[in-house]
Order: sequence, then structure tokens, then C-alpha cells
Amino acid sequence: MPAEQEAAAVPPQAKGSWSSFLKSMASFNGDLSSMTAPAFILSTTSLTEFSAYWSEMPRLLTAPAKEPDPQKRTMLVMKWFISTLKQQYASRNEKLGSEKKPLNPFLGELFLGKWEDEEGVTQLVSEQVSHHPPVTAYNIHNDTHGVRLQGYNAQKASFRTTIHVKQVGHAVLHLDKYNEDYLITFPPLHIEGLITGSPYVELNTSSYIIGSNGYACRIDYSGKGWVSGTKNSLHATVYPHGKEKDKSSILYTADGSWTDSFTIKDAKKSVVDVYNAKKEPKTPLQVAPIAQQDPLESRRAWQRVAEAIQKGDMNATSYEKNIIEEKQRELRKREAGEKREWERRYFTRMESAPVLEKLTKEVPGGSLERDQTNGVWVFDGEKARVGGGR
Ligand code: HC3
Repeated sequence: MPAEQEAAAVPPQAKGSWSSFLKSMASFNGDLSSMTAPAFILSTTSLTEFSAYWSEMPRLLTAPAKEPDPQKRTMLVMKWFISTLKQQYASRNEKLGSEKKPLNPFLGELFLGKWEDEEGVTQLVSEQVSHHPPVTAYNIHNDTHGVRLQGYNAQKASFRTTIHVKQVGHAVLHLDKYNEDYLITFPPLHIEGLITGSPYVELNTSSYIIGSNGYACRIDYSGKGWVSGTKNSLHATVYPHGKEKDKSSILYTADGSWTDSFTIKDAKKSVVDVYNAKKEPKTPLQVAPIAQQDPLESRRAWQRVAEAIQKGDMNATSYEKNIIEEKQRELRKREAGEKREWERRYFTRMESAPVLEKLTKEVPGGSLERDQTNGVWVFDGEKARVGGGR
């Protein structure tokens, strides 16, 4: 890389701290939450908010519930899943000019909201259920159409010329009407553009959707540096369980870009749908005003930190972050003394999860990896009813 191209997007006053950050990456221990990054790359948004990316277009989430044919339903689940990728992985880059380092949620942190549109009300609950390792759990439900998405995720990172992130955990989409579950695995990703100071996410290898109806979907990702050479490319197939490698069993395909448009074709190669990510309208998420939020709600809890980041005031940022961390240390000490664990407000750790275990077996090399997520986390409707409030 020519010297003049290096750190092109880094503000002049941050060049030194960015190059120190890049050097520190050589001894990166894989814990993304412990990574100290320069002020200009810090985001004011906590990872608990990322759960909302799953349902910014509620009509795509509810579409499978309206489809009587199981093969088409699986195709619609695939379409919804691919439609979420742009927001999940490219929205910060588009909005803020680069990927930023999100705030590390504290144990018990909440992010609550809802979408209201022609699909009815779609509710979101996101909770940080573990701090070591960091795990975020979420539940999104739309009672009008009997659709529920619940899941939890953690990240395992490593450094090999750039940051590589393996996502641990899964999501399950449940359709009441058909009593169907779809296990969703998450794509591995890596960070591009680190050297120039304008990081962005690229997805790689593949992820799966495994339906309890006997159909599955594999999505393959490639980027600029890959064979096709086109940024954010994908190729997906829908097939009956066990027929992943049998080309003659393919029921649907999807090809294109997850940030631009992709085309869905049936087994006869006829186009059934063209999805344009740039044109699809989103429903805005409604979040309570900060003053009305619970003290554990993300935007309220991080308000002062976010203000300090926005001002670019690193001293105030560290000071305000330290107040939150100190309080957390006190709470953990008290819990240890009383030999009890922090009570999660909406989720419960499950000892056995038969549906998940069964569907996970259909994922090549699949395993629940509970040791990496501090357990298997399930939304607890009773807890939510009794203590959840909003
Ligand atoms: C790796 C990541 C944090 C995790 C983010 C996840 C995997 C969280 C779950 C969402 O459903 C999907 C998602 C999208 C983006 C992932 C983030 C991208 C960058 C961030 C790192 C912790 C920041 C790396 C620091 C930086 C920007 C300097 O390179």
C-alpha cells in the first residue's frame, strides 16, 4: 500500500492513534469487547440495538406465514433473511461512512421497541444475557400473523491480515399457523478497509436456513477479493434436507447482491421475484423517549457516553464509561457474595433444546456450541408477562 494511500480516511489528528491501533492488532486476543479503538471510530450505538435489523421490513418477515406451499414458504424465509443483510452488515458504512466500533453492552442491558404498520404490531425485545462472553438475545413477534423470531449471538474473532469474525449462536423463526421452525445460522465476516481507516464488513463462506418442514437453504457469500470479484455477492439454493449437493434437487435459487438486488428463480429457471434492496421501504422502529425508558435500556444507560463520543471528548467518554463499568463490577461482587446470578429479565438459559438440536444436525458441521454462548438462551414468555413491563 503506498504511504499516501494509508489511513486516507483517518482525521489528521488521529493518524498516530490509528497506526498504534493497527499495530496493537498484531497481539489481538480475539475479544472484540476488549479492543480499544481511537475516538473517531467509536459508535454511539450499543450492540443490543443490532437485533432490530431483523425486522425493519415487517411485511417480509410475515410473508412466509401467508404462503400455504411449504417449498415457497422456505423460499420466502430465504428472501426475508437475505433482505436483512444490508441493514445488518452495511448500514453503518452507508450512514456513517465506515463501520464503527459499537458500544459493548453490559449484562442486563435492554433494547425495546416496536414497528407499527399494515402488518400490525411487531414487538422487539433485545437483552444482553451474558457479559463474558458477550451474548445478545432477542425476541421479535408479530401476533397478527403468528410469527416469532428468537435468537442469540456472540462473536469469536481472530486477526490474520485483518479482523475475522465467526458468529456463534443462531436464530429460530417460528410460524404458528404451520407449527414450523426455521433454524438460521449466521455468516462469518471479515473487516476490509482497515488500513485506510474506513473499515467495512464483507461476508464470507456460507450460512444456512434449516426448516422443520424438510426443506433447507444454503447461502454462499463472496466479495471483491473473491472469484466473482463483485462486492457483496451471494448465491443461494433451496433444497430438500440431505440434497444440498444434488443439483437436480434444487427448488429455488437466489443470485445477486445483498446490498443491491438479487433474483429468485424456480427449478425451471423462471424468475419468480427480483428484490431491490435500494427500493424496499422500511418501517421506522418506535423506541420510547429516553426519559420514559427503564434505567437498563440502552439509549438511557449510555446517554452520557454517547454525548461524550459525539463531542469527540475522549476524557469524558472514558470517565462516563468507567461509571457504568464500576457499577457493573459492584453488582457482580454483590452477586458473588450472595451466591446468585444476575436475573435475566426476558430470557432463560435452557438445559435442553430438542428442536434446536434436531435442526442443528442438518447444518454441515453444526453444533450448538453452548460453551461459547454461556448456554442456550430462550425467550421466557412468563418472565416477560410478569416482570417485563412494556
Ligand atoms: C464485528 C462487529 C461487532 C458484531 C456485529 C454483528 C456480528 C452483531 C450481530 C448482528 O446481527 C450482525 C453484526 C453486524 C456487524 C458486526 C460488527 C462489525 C464490526 C464490529 C467490530 C466489533 C468492530 C471492529 C472495530 C473496527 C470498526 C475498528 O474495525
